[in-house]
Amino acid sequence: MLEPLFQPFLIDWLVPSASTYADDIDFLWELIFWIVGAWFLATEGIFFWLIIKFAKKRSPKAQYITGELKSQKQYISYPHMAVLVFDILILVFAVKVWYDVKQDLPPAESTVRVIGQQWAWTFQNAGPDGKLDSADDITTMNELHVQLGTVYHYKLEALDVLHNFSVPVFRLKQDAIPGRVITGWFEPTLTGEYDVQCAEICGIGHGLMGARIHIETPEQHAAWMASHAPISLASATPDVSAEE
Ligand SMILES: [Cu+2]
Repeated sequence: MLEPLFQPFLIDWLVPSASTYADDIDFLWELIFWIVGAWFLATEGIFFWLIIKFAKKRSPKAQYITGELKSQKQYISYPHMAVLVFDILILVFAVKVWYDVKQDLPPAESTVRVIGQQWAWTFQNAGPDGKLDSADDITTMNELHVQLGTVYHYKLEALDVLHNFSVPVFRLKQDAIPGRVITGWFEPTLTGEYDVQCAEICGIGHGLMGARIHIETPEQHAAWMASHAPISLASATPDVSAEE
């Protein structure tokens, strides 16, 4: 297992990280930020140093250099090699994080079906038994309720066109494709109410496809499930007058 080189902190200032893999994703972004940032400062520094050093008043006559001599080419080939080394470093960490987030699914403790359509999200929560498509499922629109510290598998579907299930606090983005059921996972690590977005232009109402995710403690989540239990389960003898 690869340990990250440092603890990421920049993105947390803007969007809290609320899943077990959010820090791994942030680490990749910040690794690229620091590497590219250092090269940016170095190249800009050299650029302005050359402009000043070879200003017209100091070097009135320009020299024509073809750049074919080895002594001249080294100014390109050595930085080129260094860039390749950094590319490989980023790739090694990226493959590791990709594998953990997208390919190596931990066993599910609960499952939620996520359905994108023009222009809303439907969430089918497995209910107290943790199993989808059973009598205690709870279906909600634009409102996803999950429990802290629980490994969820999501089954992502699209009814009409391409959508993208995006939960910024999880650093999760996954395309939803009509005709396919895409399984992924997340484990919430922070309670609170956060944004869910559609991150794939899906028509004129794309911008209206915002939803909310509620990450709850086990007590809060149990209370929510109890208050949203299907009528047939809430009462053995359903009383029609009790409905609103
Ligand atoms: Cu959409």
